[in-house]
Amino acid sequence: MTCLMASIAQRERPLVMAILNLTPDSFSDGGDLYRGDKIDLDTVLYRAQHLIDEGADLLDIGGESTRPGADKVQLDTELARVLPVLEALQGRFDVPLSVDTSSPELMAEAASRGAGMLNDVRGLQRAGALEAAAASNLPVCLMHSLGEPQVMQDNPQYRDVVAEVVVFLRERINACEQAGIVRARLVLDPGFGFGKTLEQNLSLFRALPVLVAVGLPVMVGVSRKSLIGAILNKPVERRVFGSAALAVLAAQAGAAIIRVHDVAATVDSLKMLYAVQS
Ligand code: 8Y4
Repeated sequence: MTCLMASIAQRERPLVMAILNLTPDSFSDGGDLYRGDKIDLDTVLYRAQHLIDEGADLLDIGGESTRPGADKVQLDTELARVLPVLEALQGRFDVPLSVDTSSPELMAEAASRGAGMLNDVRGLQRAGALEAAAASNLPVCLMHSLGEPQVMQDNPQYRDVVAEVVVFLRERINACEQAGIVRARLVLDPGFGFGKTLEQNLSLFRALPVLVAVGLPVMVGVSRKSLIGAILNKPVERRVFGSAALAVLAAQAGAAIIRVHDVAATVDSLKMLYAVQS
């Protein structure tokens, strides 16, 4: 969708992407949209309206839990979680709807139902994903991950984490261009927490300007993640302030999109940053 890429280009502050987690995984940020074992669409609509009222610029809808150690989700389960929600939200709200998926089947279905962006934590590496994303004509976020969620936190090792993430993303940009996805449709994401130790996450965060210098918009997703928990020694529900602090730092480093759970806290923090900067 050119309009999303245009609002990224014209931004005076990063866009705030609100997470709408459709997995029943109740440990962190999922499960609360369910009534029993079914997603409750009225609850989803209410939550979406609330996130937008708080200032969300786009919503990220996902049906696969990519938490470390999470079980694999079958395609039919993922489709059944995401598509009814996309249909319910589409047309009711004027913010772009990003779909968090690595499945080419869901990419195609989502594109035909009005999705505004594809967000793939596997950087379009699954068979058929490049082709599906190309055919969708949608903006795509390419994220770095070291291995599958089931095993990614089992002793991740890099010679130089920043260099390796940049090389990976450049390689995926090339693969996209070969597949007919122009650079103007791409967003890059270093994938905080996806196969990275605390030290590796901090090195990557410090190096955000290096990633920004690649020349494509950069997305940052650190909201409530374990790097914050490790520094603050706090459980997920008490990581709001730490998340807001990192959102400000990411914005200062030139991030274009910040993916968050806590929209109000993020928007206020970013407004303060921009008041000081302008
Ligand atoms: C508490 C709550 C602790 C959630 C951890 C988590 C990213 C992403 C995810 C990201 C992009 C998550 C889908 C992991 N993270 N997409 N998705 N960038 N582009 N964990 O960093 O939020 S899911």
